Amino acid sequence: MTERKGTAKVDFLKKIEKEIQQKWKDEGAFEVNASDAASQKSNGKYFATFPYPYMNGRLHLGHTFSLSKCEFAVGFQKLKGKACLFPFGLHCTGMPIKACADKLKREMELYGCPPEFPDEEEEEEEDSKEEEVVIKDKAKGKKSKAAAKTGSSKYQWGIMKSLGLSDEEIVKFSEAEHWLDYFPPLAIQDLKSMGLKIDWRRSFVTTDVNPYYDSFVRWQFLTLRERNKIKFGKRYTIYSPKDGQPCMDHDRQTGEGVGPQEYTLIKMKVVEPYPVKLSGLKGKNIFLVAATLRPETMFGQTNCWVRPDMKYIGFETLNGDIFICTQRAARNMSYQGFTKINGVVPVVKELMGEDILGAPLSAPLTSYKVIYTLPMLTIKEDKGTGVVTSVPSDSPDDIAALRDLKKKQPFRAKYGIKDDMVLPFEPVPVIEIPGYGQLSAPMICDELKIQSQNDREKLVEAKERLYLKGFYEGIMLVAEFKGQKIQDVKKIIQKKMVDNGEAMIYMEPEKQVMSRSADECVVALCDQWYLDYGEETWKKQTHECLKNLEIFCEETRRNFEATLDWLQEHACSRTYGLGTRLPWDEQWLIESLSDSTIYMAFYTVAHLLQGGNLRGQGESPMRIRTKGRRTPCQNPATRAWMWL
Ligand code: A2H
Repeated sequence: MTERKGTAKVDFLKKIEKEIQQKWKDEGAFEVNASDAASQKSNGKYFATFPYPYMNGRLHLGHTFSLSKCEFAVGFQKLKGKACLFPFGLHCTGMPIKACADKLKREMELYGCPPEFPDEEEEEEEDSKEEEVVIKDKAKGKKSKAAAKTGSSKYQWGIMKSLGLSDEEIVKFSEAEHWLDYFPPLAIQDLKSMGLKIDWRRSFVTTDVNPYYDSFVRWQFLTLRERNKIKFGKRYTIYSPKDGQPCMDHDRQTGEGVGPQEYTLIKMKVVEPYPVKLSGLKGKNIFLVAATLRPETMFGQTNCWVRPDMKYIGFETLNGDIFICTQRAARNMSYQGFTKINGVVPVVKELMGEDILGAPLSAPLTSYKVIYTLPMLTIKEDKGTGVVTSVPSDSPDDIAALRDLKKKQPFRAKYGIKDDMVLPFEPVPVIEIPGYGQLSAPMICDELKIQSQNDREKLVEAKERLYLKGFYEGIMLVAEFKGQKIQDVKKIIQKKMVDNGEAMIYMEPEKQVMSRSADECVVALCDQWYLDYGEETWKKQTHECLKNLEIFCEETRRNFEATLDWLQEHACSRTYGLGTRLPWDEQWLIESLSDSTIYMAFYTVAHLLQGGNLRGQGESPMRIRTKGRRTPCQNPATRAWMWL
């Protein structure tokens, strides 16, 4: 070992640091009051806030970096003689704390205390039990015991252990409230030792453990409701089946900013003779359901694509019809009112794509009376339904795959596809795109010399070139829509098919979203309270406010504007987690982004209410008490103060 260098200098500096920090504390150097003479005489005021950090762990270097901006600004402004206020709250609302506490509780129930965890094999089996749609029972794995893991453990117990906690201490964390006792003081201790210029009297924890903050948020929501900003209804939301509630950005492991993507689900009816694999379903209406973004092209369908080596299921829908698609898509549909019981997929058949190749179908709008189910090898498992309707006139992928089948007899033979299922089917002109004529997809594939469905890069380029031009300049060639622009008829054609029972609206996440509880999210049609951020007058007011805001760089302003344009309805009610209950419907909790929008105002009075007690349990210096939850103030004139 090398000799340790002398630490006298550092020790000396640290000693000074501690002494000065003590002096600041004794003198209340960073405690500012609006009424103080010093504040009155000051050279102006300055207020800094840092987004209150989440209390499911210790603070880390990332916090330090972000905090430094507030800290330096406050120090600088103080030197300029301003009365500076830098308060600091601690956020506990939402799912993560409760989810970790519940996970710990469950581990202790299953594996004892301290727990003895099973090996990997059994872990997988354990996971599968949590799936709400189980197609088949997995074979039972052999059980064996292994020691509790630590460090990168997937068990909550192991994670707590890696924080250096003893077994006795860990047990306490199975109650969510303990997290609120444990982490906030540590955060404060760390920030104090950094010497931040904070008025600690104004700190608080959120959720209903703090009656003052709870009351403040109830007042906020009652006011929003009074002003008609909160509505109730069924809305498409990214949703975690495991958590049993919407999964917003805050609650996600991956998929930040991902929203629902709408598809038109085209019902392609299987006609007799049924493939052998479906013969047991005789008498039922069976549909292959294809997800498309282009309902206006359905006049040109020539066939349907499935992937021979991919798994599909048949499941029973609300009216008894059978839909065939991937399990993943069926799971989404089951949360959108497609099935009898919400979230349950009644599987009646499991099959491979190759089992239904050659099946004859009747599809809406197309001029071909019967079209056939054919193989496409590039279908993705994680998009749409795994069933793709084929419109070779307008889709480069479709014409490339159709040409493959037409050109290569052995390819047809390999999958048992008869010539008359393929050869008679020619692309049908549906849309004219200036520069690309009436059969734009075949034309662009010729132009780019696309040889097969496997020419991935060229096909991407072909799609990009056609897509925007088609949308803005494409003109319909068929039926009553002749001469009209695509953008004008897309929705009308979709509605026409939906009204005729030939299509449905189907939603799924634009990209995969994983919740923090490690669940793949779906799009669900949920009853919920939502903040109507998309409402025009509210949006306009907010844009006006933004104009008057001093912002130091243009990019930030543009980001604000883009967000305002993008914000629509924001689900603000939850069933699981920590937080304040909706005052008029107490089965719901207010979610964590919604209770953290105006809390900076709370700092201005927090110390007068809480007297420096983080949880608002002490005596209020102004003897102000909160009202009980169930006694809403009826007088709107005093409503503004009802939370006091
Ligand atoms: B489109 P996005 Cl005319 N794997 O419908 C591969 N492709 C799939 C798929 C899957 N699992 N599920 C759907 N698709 C196709 C019509 C159409 C489409 C035309 C022109 C372009 C076009 C007829 N086929 O898509 O990645 C479906 O084909 C261009 C991309 O979610 C669906 O719309 O944007 C589209 O891809 C959805 O792809």
